[in-house]
Amino acid sequence: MERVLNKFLQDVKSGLDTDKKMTVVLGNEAADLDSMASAVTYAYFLKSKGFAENPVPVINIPINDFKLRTEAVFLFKEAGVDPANLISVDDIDLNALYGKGNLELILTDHNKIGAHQEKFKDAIVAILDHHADDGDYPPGIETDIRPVGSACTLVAERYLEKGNDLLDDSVATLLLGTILLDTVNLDIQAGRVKPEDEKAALALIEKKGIDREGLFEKLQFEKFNVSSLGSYDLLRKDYKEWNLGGKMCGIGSVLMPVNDWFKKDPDIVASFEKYRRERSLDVLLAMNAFTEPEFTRNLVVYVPDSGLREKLVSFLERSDLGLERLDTAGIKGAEKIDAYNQKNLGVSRKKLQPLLKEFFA
Ligand SMILES: [Mn+2]
Repeated sequence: MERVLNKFLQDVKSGLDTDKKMTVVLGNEAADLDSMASAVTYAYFLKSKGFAENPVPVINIPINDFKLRTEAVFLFKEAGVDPANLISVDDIDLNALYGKGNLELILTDHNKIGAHQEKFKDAIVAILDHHADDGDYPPGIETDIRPVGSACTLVAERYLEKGNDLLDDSVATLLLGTILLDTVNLDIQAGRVKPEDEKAALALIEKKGIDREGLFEKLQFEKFNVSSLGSYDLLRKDYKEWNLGGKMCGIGSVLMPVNDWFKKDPDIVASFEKYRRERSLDVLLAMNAFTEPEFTRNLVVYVPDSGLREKLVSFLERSDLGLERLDTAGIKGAEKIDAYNQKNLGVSRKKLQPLLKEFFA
């Protein structure tokens, strides 16, 4: 079935031209589902209602990273949008647009422009956001910054007020799915939902007859479903790095048991090495966590320098992490990698980082 939203994106993508004035609708640099869905649906609203001539929704990450947001992959597919039609920062030359005086920016899901895009700050013409107001944007621009649960609620309000005719299954699915995920299915206990979110979500459900529970459950499942990702993508999906006393140290958070991971990918060391090189790291760790049958943590330590590895491993083994060595037999290059069950469940990445800092000091 041809969806109008899909067609809109296709037309925008094929019409990108830095010699034309473009209104870039930009989500934040974390590019979570809310950022992507609000940018896409708001740009479509602006175009259809004639509020902007050339609105361009831009996903604020390289398109290669889109697949890491598994809940977004699911929801855009559910909404009938082909990911190939999405426009990312790779597809549009913001520098050229800005240089030619052809860039207008509308921010969604953030109100302080990202550090890498700071130079475009004076091109901001409007903001639609639900984060705390930083006030760090040109004076006098049009803003709607309210502490609701989801930026998509602010977009949905506009459709419900002025664009009911545009609310087809694609648009409604993107908006509703995002609001539900951001507010934990409108759950008061979770502390994220505001009356505006509930009002917008219930109106969408009533109009489109969408199965709320089904949609929420699928989204929640897909958010943590990493089965489509290879080792390299698993490492970078939720990743942080630090310079600790001159050594670069990175930790990926991976939501699956190490034993399953090793079984799935006996060539896992190659992926650790590829990512380590790409990030110029001395140390690359994976902290694995999973909840079935019970909450468990595993730790993988990858350090190609054998002298450094020996020292780090013995430091970690003597620490209060409660490490029990796991079998790495069958893994290619097993001598370069150490894997553990971490019995101290209280040590998250946030707490491991200062421990590593102490080691490198
Ligand atoms: Mn948001």
